[in-house]
Amino acid sequence: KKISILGVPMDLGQNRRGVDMGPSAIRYAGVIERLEKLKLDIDDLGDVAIPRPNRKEPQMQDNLRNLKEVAEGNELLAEKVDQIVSEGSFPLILGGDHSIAMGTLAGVSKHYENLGVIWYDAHGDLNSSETSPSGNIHGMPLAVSLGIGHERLVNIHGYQPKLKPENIVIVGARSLDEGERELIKERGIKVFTMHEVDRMGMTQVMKETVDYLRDRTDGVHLSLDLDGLDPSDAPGVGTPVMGGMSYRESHLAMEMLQESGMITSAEFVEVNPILDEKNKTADTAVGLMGSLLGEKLK
Ligand code: DIR
Ligand code: MN
Ligand code: MN
Ligand code: MN
Repeated sequence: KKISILGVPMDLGQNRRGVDMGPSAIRYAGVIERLEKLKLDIDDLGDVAIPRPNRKEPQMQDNLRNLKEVAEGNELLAEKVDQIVSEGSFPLILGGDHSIAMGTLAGVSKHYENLGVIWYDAHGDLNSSETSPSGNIHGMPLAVSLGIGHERLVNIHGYQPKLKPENIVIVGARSLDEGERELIKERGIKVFTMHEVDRMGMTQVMKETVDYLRDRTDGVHLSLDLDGLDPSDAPGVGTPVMGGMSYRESHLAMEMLQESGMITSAEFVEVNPILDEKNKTADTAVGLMGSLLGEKLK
């Protein structure tokens, strides 16, 4: 099996600098060496050329921070991801802030009738410019992929929507804005909040996630925001939220997804080495990638 690794040094979708160094931090943490041990054919394609605006202050337009550059960067990403999938390879995308999910999904979803998504995150990322408290586009990619949001964003890679609401499962949510809650209700999006993770345990949450997506989808993308994990295991993120999923729960989740055989693409986002403790968050990300792609103890 061929895995194509693509870095996306994007930090324009939010306001903490440094998350653009995520791909470097993850490579430094040994992602290539780790995955090569699994007898996978690893092809590191390097990084997407994300625009670097030459200005001191971010540009706000219709409550959307850096709209132009975020959209342009995601167009480039979508093109590359589309190519990777066309070649029959598995895209493994390294972020960068979570706004890059717009480009990843744009490139992947073209190839599927019913792409499923597992959104492993403390947040719903279901805001639009109308509901966003921050204007940060990294809080919007799931809504955008449903076709909700600024037309420049929903039309990335020339089509929309990329996802159907019934093909989404959010896991680990514990910080949802009012507009996000309304959208979840209105569209009937399946969510396992931290409350459910605590009550049911990760084994049951993942079992139900896999069962739910199995019949209705023809491919499943994993979008893993490192802030889905507890800040004690993943401190290097821009918007940490207490009470997240542990390192162990997350490994279990990855192992169960590997066993399911249903994951067809993945991205690991929001690794910010500037906010990290000795690259712990990148190390965590690499460990999770190992489990997702087949590392086993016996
Ligand atoms: C918040 C934070 N819901 C926003 N979102 C984050 O700004 O829209 N997503 N951090 O990962
Ligand atoms: Mn998040
Ligand atoms: Mn996110
Ligand atoms: Mn975030």
